[in-house]
Amino acid sequence: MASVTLRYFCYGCLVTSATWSLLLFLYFSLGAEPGHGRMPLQQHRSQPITKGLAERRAGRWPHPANKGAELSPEMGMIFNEADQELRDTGYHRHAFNVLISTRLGYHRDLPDTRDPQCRDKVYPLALPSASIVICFFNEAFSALLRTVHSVMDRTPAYLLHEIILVDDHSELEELKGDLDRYLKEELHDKVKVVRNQKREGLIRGRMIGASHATGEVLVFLDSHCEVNTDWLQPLLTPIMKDHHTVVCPVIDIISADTLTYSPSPIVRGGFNWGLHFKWDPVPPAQLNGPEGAAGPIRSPTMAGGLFAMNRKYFNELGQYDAGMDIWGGENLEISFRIWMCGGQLLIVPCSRVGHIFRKRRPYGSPGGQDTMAHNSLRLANVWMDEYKEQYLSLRPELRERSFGDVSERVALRKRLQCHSFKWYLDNVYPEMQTVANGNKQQPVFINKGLKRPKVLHRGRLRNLATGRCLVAQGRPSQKGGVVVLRPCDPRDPEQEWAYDEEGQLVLAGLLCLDVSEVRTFDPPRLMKCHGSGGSQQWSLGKSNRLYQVSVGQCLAVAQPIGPKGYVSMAICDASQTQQWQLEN
Ligand code: UD2
Ligand code: MN
Repeated sequence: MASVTLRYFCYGCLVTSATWSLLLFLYFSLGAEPGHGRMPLQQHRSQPITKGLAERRAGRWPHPANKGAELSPEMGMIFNEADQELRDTGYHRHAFNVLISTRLGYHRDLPDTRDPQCRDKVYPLALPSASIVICFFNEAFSALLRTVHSVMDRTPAYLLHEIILVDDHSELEELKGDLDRYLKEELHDKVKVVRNQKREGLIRGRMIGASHATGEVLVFLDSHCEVNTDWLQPLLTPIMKDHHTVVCPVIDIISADTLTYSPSPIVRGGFNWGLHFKWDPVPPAQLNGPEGAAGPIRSPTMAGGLFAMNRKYFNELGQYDAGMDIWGGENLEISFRIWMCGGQLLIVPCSRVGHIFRKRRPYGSPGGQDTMAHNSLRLANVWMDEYKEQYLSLRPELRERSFGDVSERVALRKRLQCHSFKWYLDNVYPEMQTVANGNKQQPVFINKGLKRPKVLHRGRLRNLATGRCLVAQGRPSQKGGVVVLRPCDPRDPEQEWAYDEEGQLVLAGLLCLDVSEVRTFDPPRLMKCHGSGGSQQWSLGKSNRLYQVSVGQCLAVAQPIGPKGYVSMAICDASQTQQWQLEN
């Protein structure tokens, strides 16, 4: 697990195929109950409301594969210009595959990724009610609606007090009129929208959402999540027992390229002195409790987006720092505050919520500032005592940077009589201090393969139209090099491809065949294998086509076929120019 990694908390996160297959195996062999716990379908299954909407959003799908929990790899296949446009603008605006998201629609079954022990757990009936708060800025309509419907489909009605959507001054038209119409005509009164008059950012956005909430417990979600089977009861139970307990679900991974839902390993939250969140392995002692892998885990920090907290306690504890802007840092701030001021933060493995992990943030801040640095400076100055030096010594350029007035937050800390940051480190996150000068503990990268994937086939890749083989134009070790067709030579090791269970095509044991997610008209190139699917995931089916799952196209000989042997991505068809044989 330690070999797996993830940069900014989960950019490009994947789980190893081994874990995935094991969980899928468990899922299918033990029998999942996807519809369990749903509210009456009539009330909540919704059709797009107008024909125009239906055509734009649903296309000719749902795909027949959208039954059961597993997606067909061809879910993102491009058939025409409209598909191409939806996919490309989707990546540009949202940094995930909006074509697939649209085709999935607003409801889908998910694999039950919980530890089998979780299925037998019994939760108290009289749990506190929940207000779900979801802030969004320019979210993809389908992802937002799938978030909302997943909550409605998988939450017992008596626990769902309301869903509050906070529109953070989005610019996209569909998030205004269409969303209002959809809410009015298709959704229950329990779903409300609050619209910010200007862009506030997710931190003040959540405070605004919380101020409208009237349920006993606040549950925050990002606007591109899908909650899984019986997700809410395990979050509410520990809060009911002790209202100073704040809880997070395990954040499962929804691939930004394929929208596949896969389980995350059980990890806990940490951070480094650059004040970046990271995932850490759970200390084995914590997994040895009576409930084993299904028991709650104490977590030094939270990832930020998905957690539940008693509403009164949220207010008592000082909500968030309203001087923080747009994105970043608030997750560490609230984590430190919870622990230092008498609460505790737990991750509850029996609650699973999927989140689309993107490789980049598709939006900036209105003034173009680095809000993460601004927010981190504020939290370091309020909460970290002498340890703020650790941060500043890594970011000396921030020493002179102003971060606004923090006097109210300092007063809050005093009023709540919070412990020192040293107390927090000693008692909650001793791992941070095990090595002088910082935490050398290897982070866990939840979205990357944990082991080397198994090779399924090896050989030369022969194109049937030309009889030629796919090779590197230059050296096969050259990163960024393109591939071309040359006469096949069975003795040449530089013509050997390995096709593995992750769908990677590795040339000469060196580099992976990769496509650009944003410039789909670029030819594929050889890149370092990243082990997180998407741009390096190919499916080689019975049709002999090499289908690229995130681009939705097939590898073809470039037209017109010329002596240089160029290849390109093209809309899939049955012609020989798109047929490949992996032969020894
Ligand atoms: C992670 C958290 C996110 C937040 C962030 C640090 C998870 C799964 N996600 O980043 O919740 O804690 O770290 O700040 O733990 N949004 C607005 N207004 C804005 C910008 C964003 O409403 O100005 C919304 C956005 O539409 C989304 C949510 O805030 O629903 C979080 O933004 P993100 O998904 O870009 O953040 P993420 O998941 O990269
Ligand atoms: Mn997010």
